Amino acid sequence: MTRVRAVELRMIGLPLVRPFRTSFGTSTEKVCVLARVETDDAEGWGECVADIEPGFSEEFNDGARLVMREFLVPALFAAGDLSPGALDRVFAFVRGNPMAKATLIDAVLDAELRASETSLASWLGAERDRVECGVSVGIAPTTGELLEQVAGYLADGYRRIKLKIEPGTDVERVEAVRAANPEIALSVDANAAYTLEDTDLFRRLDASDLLMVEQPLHHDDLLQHAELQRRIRTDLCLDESIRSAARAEAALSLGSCRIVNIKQGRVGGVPEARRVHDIARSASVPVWCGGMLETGIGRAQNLALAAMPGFTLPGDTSASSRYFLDDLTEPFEMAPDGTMAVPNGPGIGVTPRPDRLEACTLRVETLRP
Ligand code: NPG
Repeated sequence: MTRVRAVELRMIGLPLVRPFRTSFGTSTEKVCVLARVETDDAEGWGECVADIEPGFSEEFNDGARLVMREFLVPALFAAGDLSPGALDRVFAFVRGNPMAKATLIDAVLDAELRASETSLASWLGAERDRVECGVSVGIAPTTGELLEQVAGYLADGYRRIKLKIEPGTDVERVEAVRAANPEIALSVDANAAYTLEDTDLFRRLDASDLLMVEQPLHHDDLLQHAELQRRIRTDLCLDESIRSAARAEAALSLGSCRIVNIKQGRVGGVPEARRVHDIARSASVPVWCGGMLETGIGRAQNLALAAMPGFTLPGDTSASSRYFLDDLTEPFEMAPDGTMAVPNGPGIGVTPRPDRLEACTLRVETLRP
């Protein structure tokens, strides 16, 4: 049992090493809300995966901050003594808003685990101390630049390349990367940019022997993905459409995908992500850990998740240097063999470096009961 004494909400901003372009927009900096909770026994950290604009999902930074400040944090204070795992119920009066909820759920969980000197990875039943890393490559200005970037990431050791695609910048690019790299594990991510009318395009992609096609259709759809999956050979993977364990169950029973991308923030926190993992595992469906350009705080959580037994494909868990010149925490480094160590200290195992935290802070407020 623990009581939350204070919550600090901090908006931070870090420049990205190169612009990251997807079918829904271009990011040049990482801006997000960090929550630091103080309990009776410890402090804990959570990172909100919402972005500046509501492009990936309807949540966005300022909205998520308000939902936390006006609704979730007061509910946390009013709840008094919390037993682990009780937060889903405490927050149930707020519909949706999984990213805002995840930030606080993960921060309280981190504090609880730090207090009991347990690592997040061991709490999750992680079975590995290193995980395989993939990298997500944004839409490049030209095919030549894309090939160059891919070659650089392969030289770094990344074990799976994921190409962002959008209508007009898809089949030829993928074919060029495949021709230059016949053996690599290659996938594509459309971020919901296509419709069923594009079935022929996906049939052409079948020839590139992709590991998966991620979220080709509408961001909230399950039925049309099931139809597309029947029409093509390549495995579909869902990301945006999987907003909870219940949606994951529905997707698997409808045949909407054969692989699931798990992002803890998109499903409402690490405990719900674990439930998605368990559902997929009992259906023998492979999962992998997605990324949302997290700082070291979110990256530490992702690595712990990615070490669970059902995470059998490399995730978007890249090294800090793929995103930032100087991360908020000590940088996460990938070994030349394309693997990264899972943090094993109490909780998420890392904290922001105080000087970096200060330098990256755009605004901060502390809430108390
Ligand atoms: O390596 O963290 C990473 C980025 C992986 O492609 C990636 N993320 O659609 O999955 C996505 C995309 C994303 C990034 C989505 C930022 C939303 C925000």
